[in-house]
Amino acid sequence: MGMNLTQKLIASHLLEGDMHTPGSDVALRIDQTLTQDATGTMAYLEFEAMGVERVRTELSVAYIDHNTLQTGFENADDHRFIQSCAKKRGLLFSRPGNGICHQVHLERFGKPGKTLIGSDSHTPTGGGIGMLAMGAGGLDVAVAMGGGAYHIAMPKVTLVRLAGRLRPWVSAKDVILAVLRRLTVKGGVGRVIEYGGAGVDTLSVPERATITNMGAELGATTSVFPSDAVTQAFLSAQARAADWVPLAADADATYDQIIEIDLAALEPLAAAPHMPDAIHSVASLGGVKVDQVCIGSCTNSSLQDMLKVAAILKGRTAHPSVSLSIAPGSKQVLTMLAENGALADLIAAGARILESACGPCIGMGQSPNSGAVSLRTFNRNFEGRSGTADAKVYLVSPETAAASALTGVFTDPRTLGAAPAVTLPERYLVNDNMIAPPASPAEAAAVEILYGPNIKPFPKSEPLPAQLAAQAVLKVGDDITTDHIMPAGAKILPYRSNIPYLSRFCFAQCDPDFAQHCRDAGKGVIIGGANYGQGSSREHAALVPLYLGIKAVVTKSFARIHAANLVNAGILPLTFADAADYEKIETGDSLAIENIRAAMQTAAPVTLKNSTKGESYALEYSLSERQRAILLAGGLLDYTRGGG
Ligand code: MIC
Ligand code: SF4
Repeated sequence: MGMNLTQKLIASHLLEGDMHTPGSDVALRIDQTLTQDATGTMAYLEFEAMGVERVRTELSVAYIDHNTLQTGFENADDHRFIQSCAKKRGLLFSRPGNGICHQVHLERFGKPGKTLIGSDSHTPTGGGIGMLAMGAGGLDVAVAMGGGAYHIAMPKVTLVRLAGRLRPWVSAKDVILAVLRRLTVKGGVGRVIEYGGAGVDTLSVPERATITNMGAELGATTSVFPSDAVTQAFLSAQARAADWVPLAADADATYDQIIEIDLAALEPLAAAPHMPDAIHSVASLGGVKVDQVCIGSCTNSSLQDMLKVAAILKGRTAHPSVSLSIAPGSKQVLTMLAENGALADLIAAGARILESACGPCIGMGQSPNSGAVSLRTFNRNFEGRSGTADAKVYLVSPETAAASALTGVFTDPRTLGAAPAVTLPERYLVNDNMIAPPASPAEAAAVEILYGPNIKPFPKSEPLPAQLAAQAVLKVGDDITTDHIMPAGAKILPYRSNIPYLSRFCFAQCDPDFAQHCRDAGKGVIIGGANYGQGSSREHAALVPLYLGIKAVVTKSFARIHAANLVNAGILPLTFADAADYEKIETGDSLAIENIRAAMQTAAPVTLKNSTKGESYALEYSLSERQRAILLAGGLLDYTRGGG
């Protein structure tokens, strides 16, 4: 029987495990890694703690793109720390200003057929070029940099079969929004979303990357496109023809689920506040007043996107009541826009041009006015993420964003007349002068790692005790994101290297006194609903709770990366056997799990006792043998060092 593309990529990197049993633990060889600065400092602190001299991957790149607003010494110190680690440990260093990690990686380093893990949940952008590219916690990336395997639960594979061709003014963003409407933010959990069908040929690599990027919002392990003539043309245009290999599913490949999408039947769509799967047609929102438009982010900042926006804005002016910001995704994109004059069109139209970085997407500036309607070409519209608590953020295509920026109201771009014709360059402008190479192995010994006063060691965990007794310190509902657990934004991100300080903001949106409650309780358990921990890969959403004494999180279900991060931090991710038991626990209840250590040693059932209510609840867990060993050791770092 033939194999699908996902199976081929996994088979060619399989080190251990049974790839024929979905859900079982498989260990994969990782060819490439990437980090960004907001998760990178922890990843390099962890890498340093592992005592490995030099990275053992084919390629590892450290990017600076998130914390580029430097309102104090903290972010600049983090950049310098990461730069010194990269130089000493054999990584390429993408300097601030060079662009957003996923955009630059796609342009300059991604290779079809390779595996990539990155300490950022949008690493699946690389699936647009035929990579098996996955988001992971910083510690998992550190282990992979040291040559260790990356473990995942063997995914099921969903085929999204594309037919037809997008109509004018309809965009790749509308494709992924249509998939989100169909599958929801939980629909991809435990799955790889593989794209196939004749419609694939009609999509460029940057368009495919928009789709795989936002597959993260489905909760999917990753998303992937075949590597074909379109991929070959993109790589040649990036002066990387030798990196191309053809890759596709076998004709008789089978899938766990098949979804059909006719590209020609799609219309402009928008994700309404505050979830990426709250999909409406743009036409149905027509007329809603718009206060802000932001164009950019790793989802929609390619040259193709920017050229479309420039063509729409050319010769016109942003509506007086709209603040329009544009952040081209990379130095390559920005330079090419400058050289062909499109940048002048953007500036002339009144766009506020931002540096090539994440910027407003992660609340680093451009927070909208109170109660604003903000249209963004980004991938996440979680409540408060923009930095303005009551802002209403809609996720839209670059076409819809640009059209609405001109009119000041939600505008279906199809009402603008003929769509601009944008052709992709035969040659991109290639200049890697902002990628600093590492020191040679001979020179590396003399390179000093430069810390700063804000860079604090990560919190200590301890081996799993025989029994667990703790208080239910917080109870939350469904779809809690890592932005709820550990918010980002300009005020907080500078402290990503300082867990003690960061702990003040943990769960601030759900319970402003959360940190104090944890300190009062000593040891805590968090009770959560379904899809707990969706969104970012930030391991801070596990490390900060660890620091605050959280021993277990008991939910209806977990998002993949966050569950792995909890295990890596030595926190138990457990689920209710009967979801109805969730209702029975209240904040403040005294909870206990007897014999937890023995249970993890033998994979035995676990019961949660609630002495406040005089009740007991059966719990479940889907933990591999290796994950149980990590929990027994008190976390991945201690496990890697041989503790336990
Ligand atoms: C995000 O989009 O939420 C981030 C910021 O890129 C995160 C990483 C982080 O929290 O640093 C992600 O998606 O993993
Ligand atoms: Fe950066 Fe936003 Fe992409 Fe995250 S989603 S990597 S913050 S641009």
